[in-house]
Amino acid sequence: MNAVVLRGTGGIWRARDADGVEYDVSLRGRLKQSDAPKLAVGDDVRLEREARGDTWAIAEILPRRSRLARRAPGGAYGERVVAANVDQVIVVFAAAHPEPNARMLDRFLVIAGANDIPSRIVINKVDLVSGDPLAPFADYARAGYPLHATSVVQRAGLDALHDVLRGRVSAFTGPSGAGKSSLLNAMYPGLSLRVGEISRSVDKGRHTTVGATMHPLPDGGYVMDTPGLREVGLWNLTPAELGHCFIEMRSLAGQCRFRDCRHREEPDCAVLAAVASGAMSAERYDSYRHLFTELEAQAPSW
Ligand SMILES: Nc1nc2c(ncn2[C@@H]2O[C@H](COP(=O)(O)OP(=O)(O)OP(=O)(O)O)[C@@H](O)[C@H]2O)c(=O)[nH]1
Ligand SMILES: [Mg+2]
Ligand SMILES: [Zn+2]
Repeated sequence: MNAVVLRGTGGIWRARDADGVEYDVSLRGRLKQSDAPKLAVGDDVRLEREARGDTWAIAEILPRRSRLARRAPGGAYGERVVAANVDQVIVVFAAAHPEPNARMLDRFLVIAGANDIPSRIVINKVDLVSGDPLAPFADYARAGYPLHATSVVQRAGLDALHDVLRGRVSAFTGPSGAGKSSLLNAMYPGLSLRVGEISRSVDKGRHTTVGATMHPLPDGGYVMDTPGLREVGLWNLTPAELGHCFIEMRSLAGQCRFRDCRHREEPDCAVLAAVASGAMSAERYDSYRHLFTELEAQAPSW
C-alpha cells in the first residue's frame, strides 16, 4: 500500500493513504541504516504490514520528483532533505500591514530557486491599497513569477489561487501577518484547525528547527508548512549558486564572457549589461549583490 508522509516526530511518522486514511508508522530497519536515504515529510512511501499486529511500517521510499534540501555546511557533500515532492512554493506578502519588503521576498524566492521549485507570489490584503496592487511587484512578473492579487475581506482572487493549489503540494510561506492562515481558511472552510499549525515560526535562536508538516486539502493536494524558508543562511548555498536562484539570471549567465562569472565587475557580463539596459531589474540585482556578499562571508573558503 502506498501513502504520503505528513509529518514525523521521534521516529514515528504520520502517513496518509490514497483514501485519506492516516496511519502512525515506523521505519523498517533497513531504512534506519546510516547509508539509507533519509525519509522526509512529503515522501511517497510503500507501507508493509508489520509481522505481528495490524500496524504498518515504511518499507520503501518511492522516487522523489523534487526536494527542498539544506546543503551540508561548508559545501561539503551531503544534504538534509527538509521536504520532498514540493510542487510549488507560495510566497504570501501583504500589499500593506505589514509593509512588503522586497529583500525578504527575494530570500524566499532564492531558497525555492536553489531547489528548482517554482514559486508563486501572492499579494494579499489588496483591499488596503488603492491603484493597481501588483504595480509595485512588476519586477517579479517580468522576472517570470506568477503573481496573484487577493483579499480575504473582499473575497478577491481566491478562486484563481484555489485553482493552482488543487492536486499539488504547495509550501506556503511569507511573513507573519501577511494572511496565510486567513487565505487558507477563506478558500477551505473547515480547515481552520489544521491551518493553525501553518503559522509556526522558526525559532531564530536554534537554527535546527526544520520540521515540515503537510496538511491535506479537502479537494486534493496538500499545503505544507516549511519553517526556515527565508533564512538563506540556513541553506548553505555557495555564492556561485546564487545566479541560478534568481530565475531571470539563469538564461543570462551562459552569455557572460567567463563561465564562472560572478556578475559583479567582470567584463562582458551579460547580467550587468541587462541591468544597464533595464532588461533586468536593478532592485533585484541589488538583492543579488547583497546576498552574494552575505554568502561569501558565511563560507570564506569559497
Ligand atoms: N484587510 C485585510 N486583512 C486581512 C486580510 N487577510 C488577512 N487579514 C488580517 O491580517 C491579520 C493576519 O492574518 P493571518 O492569517 O493570521 O496571517 P498569517 O500570515 O497566517 O500570520 P502568521 O500565522 O503569524 O505567519 C489578521 O488580523 C487577518 O484578519 C485581507 O485580505 N485584508
Ligand atoms: Mg498563520
Ligand atoms: Zn556575468
